[in-house]
Amino acid sequence: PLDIANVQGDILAGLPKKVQHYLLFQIDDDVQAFRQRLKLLIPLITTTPQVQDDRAKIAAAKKAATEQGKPAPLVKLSGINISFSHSGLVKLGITDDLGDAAFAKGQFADSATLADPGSTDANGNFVPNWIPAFKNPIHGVVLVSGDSELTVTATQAIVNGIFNIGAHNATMHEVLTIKGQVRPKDEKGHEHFGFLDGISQPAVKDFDTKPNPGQETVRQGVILCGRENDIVAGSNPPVPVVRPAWALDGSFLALRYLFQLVPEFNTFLKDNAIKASGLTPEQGSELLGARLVGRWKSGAPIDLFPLQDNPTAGVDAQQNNKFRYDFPDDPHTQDRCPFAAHTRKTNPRADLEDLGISTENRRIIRRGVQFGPEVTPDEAKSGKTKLGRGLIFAAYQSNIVNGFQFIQQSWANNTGFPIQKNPIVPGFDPIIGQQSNLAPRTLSGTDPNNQGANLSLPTEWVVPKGGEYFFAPSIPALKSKFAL
Ligand code: N7H
Repeated sequence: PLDIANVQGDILAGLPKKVQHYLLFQIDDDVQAFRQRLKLLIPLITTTPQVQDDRAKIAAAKKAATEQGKPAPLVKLSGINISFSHSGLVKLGITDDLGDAAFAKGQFADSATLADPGSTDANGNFVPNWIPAFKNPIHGVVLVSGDSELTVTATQAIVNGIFNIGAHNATMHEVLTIKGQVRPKDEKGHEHFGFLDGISQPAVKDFDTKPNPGQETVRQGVILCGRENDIVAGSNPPVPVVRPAWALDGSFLALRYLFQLVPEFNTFLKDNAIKASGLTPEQGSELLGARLVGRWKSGAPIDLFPLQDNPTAGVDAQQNNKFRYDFPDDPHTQDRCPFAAHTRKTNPRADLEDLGISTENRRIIRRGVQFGPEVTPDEAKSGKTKLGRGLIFAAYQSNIVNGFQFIQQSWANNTGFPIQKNPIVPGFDPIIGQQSNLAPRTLSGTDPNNQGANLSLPTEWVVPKGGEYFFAPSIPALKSKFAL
């Protein structure tokens, strides 16, 4: 059986965070020195039971404060996790085949498959429009999380000290540190377009033992390598993946540095507000936004609340996941939720399950965080983004080809998905669906009164500027295979 103390804390439990730094690093040439230093880091790595304790502390402090009529206090805590890319493993001389083609290729080479915007260079190679830091090898990432910038900076200083970063005897150096933080006040938990995020996650069997209504349970091998139902991509009947023994209880991390054009998104919603009797222009914009995402900004799913928001249900875990896009009329019409809405594209529920196609091995656990400042009055007024902001997308799965890569390539970017909706062509996922050449995108079904109509979208609102695939080893693997 699974010993959760072996699993790095971010995977199954999620490092608690107001602030999170992703230190992207390269290992320096004295690999043995790096390995020795890594040994000192291992006791500081936050494991799953430690995250559970931290979460219990936060909950207890909140409860005590509520009883005294006080606002929830800030509980000081921090967390550390570490993951390695394929080029990082090569640098360390670890040559075992981990059994994931996307990981082995690396995300830079995979960017054409993902249809990241880019162009072909003189040698005929595809080059995505990424920032330079991600065009060079990144060997790994250290995640540092905590309750505040101060705690995270202090914790990062400890990490820097362990690896002698910046000193003459450095064992690694920073390629880039991406700094994320949860948005302020009422926007806490909401991503930059304004929608509540982190609602729908798969429950993991024998770990999340009390799933919420509508929350599907996946076998452990969908998230953790080497566990039940960790299967070869596309195998049917399912074939277990052959991986080195040390891969057990590790997980692959797909990291994406995604910028969001928020003023442009808002202008589009304003200019294309859904017109229906009884709707003000503002309500028409809100409704359009909800139909692009699949949820209202409050989190309330439009499959349950198609025409009017329900903020209470939005934050209520007993209600906000209890839907399958299977209302009697819904599998073949999109009056409640467009087929191509972001949440429906990325987890189609009954659209596939009712065809006898399981989605279990397509599920991922999302642990991202926002980065960048709030929209300034000047940006809001001009409708133009001037400051960089967006989502550090981070998702765990036992198999990137089955999980993140498949969702992006075969669902979000595939205009014919969900399948069997003839004569309707669903179109692009309006949030993340993309094409390398930035050709025009459309989706259908945004107008509840005219489902067959297509809506033309701006070429992109979410702009990928980098990313990499990593492997988050188990604690025993870090000790036996990585450290010295
Ligand atoms: Fe998405 N958004 O604000 O529009 N996402 N996402 N995502 N996403 C979800 O249900 C968003 C991205 C998934 O189980 C919600 O938890 C933005 C990528 C999946 O019903 C919102 C970006 C991929 C789900 C957003 C972005 C996914 C999901 C609703 C980029 C994978 C769960 C909250 C900047 C390739 C679906 C919730 C389910 C939900 C947004 C990226 C996947 C609001 C802005 C790259 C699987």
